[in-house]
Amino acid sequence: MTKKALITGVTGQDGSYLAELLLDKGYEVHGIKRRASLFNTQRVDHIYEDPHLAPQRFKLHYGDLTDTSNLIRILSEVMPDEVYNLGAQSHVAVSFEAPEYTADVDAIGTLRLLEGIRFLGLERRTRFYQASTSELYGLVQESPQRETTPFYPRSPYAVAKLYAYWITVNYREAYGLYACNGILFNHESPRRGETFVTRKITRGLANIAQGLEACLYMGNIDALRDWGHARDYVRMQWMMLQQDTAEDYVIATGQQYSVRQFILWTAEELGIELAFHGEGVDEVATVVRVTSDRAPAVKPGQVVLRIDPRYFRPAEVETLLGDPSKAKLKLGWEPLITARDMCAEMVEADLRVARRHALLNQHGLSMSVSLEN
Ligand code: NDP
Ligand code: GDR
Repeated sequence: MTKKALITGVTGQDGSYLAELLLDKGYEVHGIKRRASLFNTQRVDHIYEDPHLAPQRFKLHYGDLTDTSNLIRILSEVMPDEVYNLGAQSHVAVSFEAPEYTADVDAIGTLRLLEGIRFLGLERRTRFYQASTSELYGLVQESPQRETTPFYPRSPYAVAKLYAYWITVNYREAYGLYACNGILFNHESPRRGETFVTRKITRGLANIAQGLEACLYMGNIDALRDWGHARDYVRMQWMMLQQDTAEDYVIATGQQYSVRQFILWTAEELGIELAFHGEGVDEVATVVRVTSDRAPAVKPGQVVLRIDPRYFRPAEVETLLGDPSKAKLKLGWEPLITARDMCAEMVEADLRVARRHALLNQHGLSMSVSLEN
């Protein structure tokens, strides 16, 4: 029998990699996408199948985690073997601007799905994955962070995800649902949203290298993160649902770097040697020398990065470092891609796009490059 999976957040970074993985494994994959005024399926367009040409193994349904009746209808139509709840307002800084919406989607949205599964009597059939997060550790109480480390959330996003974490545990204990939390540390890729810090850096510096932008404005560049590759992490999301018993797992690399280090790696990939000067909000990064033809628009002495307090958060998570021992020991999971290699892959992808824009500009066919990030 073909297994059926339902993915919320299928149009996002993880959703797109997970859909590819499940299709490779022979699943029928159903995804929930939101109605938007512009196309929002770029990350999954390459796996879309035209229903007019062949039976589809990848199907999209309009829906929203704030809409209970819609979720119940989709669950009852699909009758999934596995539900992956990846949908979320996933931006920590934005959650301070839109806390109530974030709670509705990230916390109550999770409850709506779990309750839908129970309401339809699917507790014995449907396995449930919840996209939990290292942001739960927030103001860290122990380092590295493992499954037993106490939580201390530091943003409306993290507090909403705390509810989602516990309601998932609760449905497992109360109703015997096979439900797991993957406590995932930051993971990135060329498909990462443009306003998360790694992508903002690779895209921003690639644009500067090609003369499309002048300067990158950043927040707290001394924040420390444990960065992995999304492709490695979605493999673990699937593995968690294939075990005899449902458990929660930390997924991380066990290596930690600063945002500043990620900036230097990106510059290195572009053949730009950078030096930081000044302190606090007055700190800047200037170009020392350019060592490749990948950055034709950049000149020695040019200031390419400044600090803008607009990007500071009302409460910051300064440091995160995960201990993935349980995942390694019990499931044999190991991340395959290092943060440094991932950075190179992201720069390559962003540079390709930037070069295309620069070429079009040279021929008077300019396209807008959004600078708002
Ligand atoms: P993205 O922001 O790339 O994707 C989020 C997805 O959720 C998008 O498909 C988005 O749709 C969808 N979505 C947003 N709001 C709603 C809503 N109201 N109803 C239905 N769908 C909605 O996130 P990632 O792929 O990076 O992350 C996946 C999940 O994992 C998220 O829950 C995130 O919080 C969590 N997580 C992520 C980590 C990371 O480092 N990437 C680490 C730990 C946890 P649209 O495309 O229309 O915006
Ligand atoms: P995070 O990721 O908040 O950890 O949440 P993000 O990439 O947004 O920030 C990481 C760190 O970088 C600092 N920072 C900046 N961040 C952004 N976005 N923009 C900037 O200009 C900037 N300058 C410095 C931040 O302050 C922070 O310390 C991500 C999301 O994917 C969540 O959904 C997920 O749960 C967690 O990772 C694990």
